[in-house]
Amino acid sequence: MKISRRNFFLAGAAVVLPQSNRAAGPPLSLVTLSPNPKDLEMPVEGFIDEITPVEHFFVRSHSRIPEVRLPDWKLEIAGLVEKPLTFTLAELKQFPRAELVSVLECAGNGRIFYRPTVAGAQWRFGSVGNARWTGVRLKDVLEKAGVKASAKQILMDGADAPLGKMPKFQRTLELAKAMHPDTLLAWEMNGSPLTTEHGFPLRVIAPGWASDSWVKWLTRMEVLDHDFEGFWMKTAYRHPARHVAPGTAVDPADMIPVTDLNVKSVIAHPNEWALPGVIAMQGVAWSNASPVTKVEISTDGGKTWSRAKFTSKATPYGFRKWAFTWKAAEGSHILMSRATNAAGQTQPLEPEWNPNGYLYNAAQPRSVQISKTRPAEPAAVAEASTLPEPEGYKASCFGCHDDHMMSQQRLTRAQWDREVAKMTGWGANVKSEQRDSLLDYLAARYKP
Ligand code: HEC
Ligand SMILES: Nc1nc2c(c(=O)[nH]1)N[C@H]1C(S)=C(S)[C@@H](COP(=O)(O)O)O[C@H]1N2
Ligand SMILES: [Mo]
Repeated sequence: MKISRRNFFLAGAAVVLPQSNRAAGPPLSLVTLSPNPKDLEMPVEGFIDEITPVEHFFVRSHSRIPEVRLPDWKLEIAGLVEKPLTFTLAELKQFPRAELVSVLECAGNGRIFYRPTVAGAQWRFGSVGNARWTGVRLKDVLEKAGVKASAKQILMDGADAPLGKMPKFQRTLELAKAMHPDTLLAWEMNGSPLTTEHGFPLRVIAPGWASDSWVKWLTRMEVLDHDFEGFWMKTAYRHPARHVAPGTAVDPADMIPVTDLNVKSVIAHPNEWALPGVIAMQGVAWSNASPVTKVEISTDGGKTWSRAKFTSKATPYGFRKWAFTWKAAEGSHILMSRATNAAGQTQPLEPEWNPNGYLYNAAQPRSVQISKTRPAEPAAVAEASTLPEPEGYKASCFGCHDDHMMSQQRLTRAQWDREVAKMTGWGANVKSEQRDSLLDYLAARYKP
């Protein structure tokens, strides 16, 4: 079942979670941030699993999900290679098989927590999962084609088509990452063929890196001797090269591409409410290629910290499960978890600012109510604004997606102005005499 954020609290509360072997329990409902383009988030209860079942795995797509038919599909290797090649899936399966477990995390995970607020998919904790990926080493495929000495980057293309005039989702990998033995082209996720949503028939696995580099529905790779200039490399998915104060606008030219994930952790249990007494807190932590070596827990909003125990092994790339016994007294408490990796990176208490909302990894405070009875569901929030829908709103803005894209945002008028300009550039038809009332409406309805 898919539910929208509005019903999330209700539906989430109804889920009964066994302490282990989550897969045997009732299926979790993914939260729909947008139905199409499809952006689905895993609720925090999903962090009980070391390996995330495919049914609980978040989905993120910039455009429509393509239905690839295997007989029509091939992978093309082009550009600066000795021999341009194409492969069917059966041909790729002739290479030595490679398999590993790795976290797949959207660079925008946690964007909703940035202050000031930023535009984009408003992920909380759950645009991340951990899976076993099976396929071939990208290096083996590239070596078969013979990469020329001038090679610098590998351009990756998927079968998804852009909407309107939006730039096609194209990404590049630096040669060193492409040739790394852990970088794969995978056709299996958790032992089954990739589902359509997750990239059938083939996707890139770039372990330790944010998932904007994990191109789905892969059809073509082109070896380049220069930096690719496309929108999703040059403008999107960048972060400031240096520390900047929150709210600072940074020129994309002064930013570097997002690559490595940050060390991070999430509390799976308890969530929102629990009975007083001894609580077996559980969750996971993850990092980049450097394994997680320490998780600390605070049950008093960060005043004091104690070490959690690990209940799974340290690995590069994967989730590491932790547990912590907490004697919880009645009342309201602020829980926090903070992970550290072998490289000495630790989750900060204050988030590092990113103008596009990427790579959030602050130790996020979570409020939990400890009481003998479950608190009443919060009453339905009254409509924030009764402004009438401006003329032309649906005609201008509902062609490629619905209101989910707008209603999840919390933006100032200036930010809405930039969003409408971006969408107009992508093909939204906004009549000049309707633009002001459209901005008034969006800024009044979906404000910080
Ligand atoms: C030509 C197709 C198209 C039209 C028309 C369109 N959008 Fe979008 N919009 C998109 C796509 C595609 C995305 C998802 C982008 C992504 O996932 O990166 C999107 C995402 C968004 C987002 C999320 C933030 C972001 O920048 O990704 C907002 C807000 C938004 N649109 C607002 C609007 C408004 C307001 C209008 C009407 C003025 C509109 N859109 C019209 C294609 C369109
Ligand atoms: N071809 C293609 N690949 C893509 C995307 C996309 O829109 N098109 N989205 C990327 C982003 S931003 C993320 S977070 C991951 C999401 O992978 P998932 O849907 O399997 O969880 O896919 C990446 N690969
Ligand atoms: Mo992403």
